[in-house]
Amino acid sequence: MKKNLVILTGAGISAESGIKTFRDSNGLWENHPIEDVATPEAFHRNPALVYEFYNLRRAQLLEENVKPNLAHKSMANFQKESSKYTTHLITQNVDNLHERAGAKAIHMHGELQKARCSKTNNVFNWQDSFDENTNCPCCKQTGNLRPHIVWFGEMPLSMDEIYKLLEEADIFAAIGTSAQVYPAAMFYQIAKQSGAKTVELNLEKTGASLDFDLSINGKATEIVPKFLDDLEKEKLNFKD
Ligand code: BV8
Repeated sequence: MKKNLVILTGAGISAESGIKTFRDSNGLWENHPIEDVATPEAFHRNPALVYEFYNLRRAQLLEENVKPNLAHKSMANFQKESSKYTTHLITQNVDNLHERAGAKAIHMHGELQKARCSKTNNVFNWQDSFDENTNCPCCKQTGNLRPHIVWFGEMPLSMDEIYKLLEEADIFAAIGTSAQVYPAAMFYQIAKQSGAKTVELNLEKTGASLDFDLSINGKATEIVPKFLDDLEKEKLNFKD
């Protein structure tokens, strides 16, 4: 019987692929605090600014030099090949690099390459730019399409499925996240209460590091492949 590994990734996993993390940009985009752009209020107040914020980030995913890195690839391979673990991958990221590496991931904060009809909630794959003048494929009128992104103050996606995975986790690993955004930042506590061993892999210590059974610091492309190899070979030493 395979054990359950639940991984939560954050912006740090895509940093070495050239996608800016929220902290690197000091939580700013073009001098706008992200909380002032990634909210329903911002979208209502200034839709053009918010469409632009997501159109620029969506366009970045099509750039030649933006591709999955060794951390994305090692997780995808582990998910497919491990003989000891069933791996469930939850990501806070809205980029498509886990999928391009060959992994299956639950996008709890939505996806850049998807648009949603505000009237019907239909979700469409979307690689190009769109805005309030773009015709909605389902209602055949303009003004209804919004980014399929969970903004601050909105309910994250797939929470029921996520809570169930956390309760059944044997190992929970938080990778490349500053543990500052909720409810993702408290997932390790839920897993721990269900008896899981918890590991944090991050470039630097976070406010939650001391609560984890194991905390590994370094660049994701270096520490993630080694962590997964050590896990498969049962060479990890957790705090008792
Ligand atoms: C919710 C999509 C109810 C957008 C994102 C007041 C009013 C309203 C809400 C709140 C409030 N106060 C608090 C809240 C809750 C709020 C929240 O947490 N706010 C924060 C600011 C305090 N949360 C919400 O509103 C959420 N909804 O609460 O609904 C609810 C409650 C309970 C249960 C259910 C529902 C919705 C939050 C979702 C917001 N949307 N993304 C977009 O992308 O544009 S969050 C966004 O920021 C990202 O998706 C990501 O999740 C987050 C940034 O976090 P990280 O991924 O950790 O990235 P960060 O840059 O911070 O850290 C990167 C880390 O990587 C660093 O530690 C760095 O050291 C490391 N690193 C860097 N390079 C490397 C590396 N590591 C390894 N290798 C490297 N090379």
